[in-house]
Amino acid sequence: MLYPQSNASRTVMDLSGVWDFRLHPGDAWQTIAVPASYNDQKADPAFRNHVGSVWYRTRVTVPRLWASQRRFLRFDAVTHTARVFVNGRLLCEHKGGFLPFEADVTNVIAPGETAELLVEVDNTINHRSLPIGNEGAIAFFGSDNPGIPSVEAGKRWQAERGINLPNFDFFNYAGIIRPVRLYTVPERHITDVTVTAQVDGRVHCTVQTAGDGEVHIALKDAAGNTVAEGTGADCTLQIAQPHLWEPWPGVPYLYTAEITFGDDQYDQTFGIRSVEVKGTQFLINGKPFHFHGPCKHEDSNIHGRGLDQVLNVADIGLFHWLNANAFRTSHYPYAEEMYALCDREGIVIIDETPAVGIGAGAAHNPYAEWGPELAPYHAQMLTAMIQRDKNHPCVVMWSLGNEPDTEHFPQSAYDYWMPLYRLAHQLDPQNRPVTLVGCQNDYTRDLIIPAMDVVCINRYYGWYNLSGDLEAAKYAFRMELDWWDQVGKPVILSEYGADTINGLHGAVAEMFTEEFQIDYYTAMHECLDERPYVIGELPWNYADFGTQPSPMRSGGNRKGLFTRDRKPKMAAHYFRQRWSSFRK
Ligand code: BDP
Repeated sequence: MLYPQSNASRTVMDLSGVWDFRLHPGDAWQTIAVPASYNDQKADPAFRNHVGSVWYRTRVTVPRLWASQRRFLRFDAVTHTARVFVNGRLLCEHKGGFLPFEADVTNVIAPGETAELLVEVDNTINHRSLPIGNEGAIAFFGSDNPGIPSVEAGKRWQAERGINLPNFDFFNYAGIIRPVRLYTVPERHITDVTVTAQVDGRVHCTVQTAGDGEVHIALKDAAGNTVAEGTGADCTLQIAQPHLWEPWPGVPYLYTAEITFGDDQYDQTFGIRSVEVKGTQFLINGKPFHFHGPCKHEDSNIHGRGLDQVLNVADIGLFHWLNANAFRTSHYPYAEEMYALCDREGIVIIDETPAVGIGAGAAHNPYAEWGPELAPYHAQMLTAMIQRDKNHPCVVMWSLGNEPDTEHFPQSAYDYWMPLYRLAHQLDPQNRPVTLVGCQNDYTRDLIIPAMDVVCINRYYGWYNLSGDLEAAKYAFRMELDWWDQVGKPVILSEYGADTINGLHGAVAEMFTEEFQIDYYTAMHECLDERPYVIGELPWNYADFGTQPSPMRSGGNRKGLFTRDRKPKMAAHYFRQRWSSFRK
């Protein structure tokens, strides 16, 4: 789905602002800002802890000037399920909180008309949604013992109360979290663009259109000069002496394909770079690439998971400060603006579906139970993500999901994930490598993680495992790394970290102190640095972030290198120093 664009042929009306909002149908309307999660906008537990539907309302006027254009209403992300009504009539429905959807409203709202837009937003998560939720669960993390003699009775009671606990470690922020826009296109218009570029300067463009006509493509360099031109909806052009898109600190050079079709125009940015896994190396433009940068969340004070461009620019600025070059969009596709920013800033992205919580720690076989319903939906989310992000040079790998249980029922895990792996390869016009992020488990039983193009493992030796004993942690981690060495694939440590309360210190480093966080990372790096097939380190997490309350969490997850308001902990300085020597 194309990102909305304002140009000589198209117009965008951004509907961001203060909308009407209510938690229940009979309530009085209150104010709420869009885009943002609603949870933290009022100091009210009813907002923070709401489970189920809420209602958003605004009014929208279609300018008469737009009479000759087709008009679409686009939602970039509504968490997790949306039903959109115009003047009381259902316009469209969408399930999947981190990917866009749109509807043609040309014949729904007339030019000059003011219409009421009502959006019912449901944050319910369950075993059929992504991410996964535990409806009626008793306790998040750790104890499943509510102190109620019958666990089943406790669960029924919680279910009746509408308790819905995430099967994942981030707050279930909800609402209209990304922009809502009305946009126009000419009657005959461009509906999709796919660009693939080779490092020798060959650029292949495929353009889909609504209506017939001739497609013209002009490739512009960064200064706006035309460097190649051609005609046809499926054509290959040649750029002489191409500038490559290089990850930071190289130059992330961007070209633009200026596509015209009748009265319509669309400008598609692209980069020329290659991505390839060869042996135990990950090559970008034929050169071994080392991924280093903390995993992120879309998370901040008050906004929750709402798009905040100031925050995004500041975060990527801090990535440069850290000498980082990559991150993983743990644990869902991020706002499209972030990818556009990383294209420009040269920060490499591992793009992850919202498949988190599938069978993490499940004592039963989640695949047999959930697979038939979940798998097609999962495939749909993967498809929508690749379709949305396929042209971004910053995206160099797809992640099918995070930390499923791949140990207890290894064959059924393989049968669930392998078709998704194949689908990703089949769908991606650039055929990027594909991975699945594995959790700490008995890796010797795992069938699916070793089958990925790159082995991504989340490990907490010294924190959740062998807690506080860093010598033992190194012993166990080295033992595991030796095992992966035999597999012969590139390995990324895709999460590792220690909760750290900023300002807590100790001359003798103990867990939760800033000193321990550094000792922990130093110990892990001793193990990583001796192994050339380890091609990446993605500490968990860039910044402290909001979670469900739990005895395991103190004001959220505190594994950030930065605090939630982006102040560096000592470990941020440590990484800045470490990664400065990785600059090439
Ligand atoms: C990993 C999860 C991540 C958690 C992290 C933690 O992938 O979402 O936040 O552990 O516990 O297992 O800090």
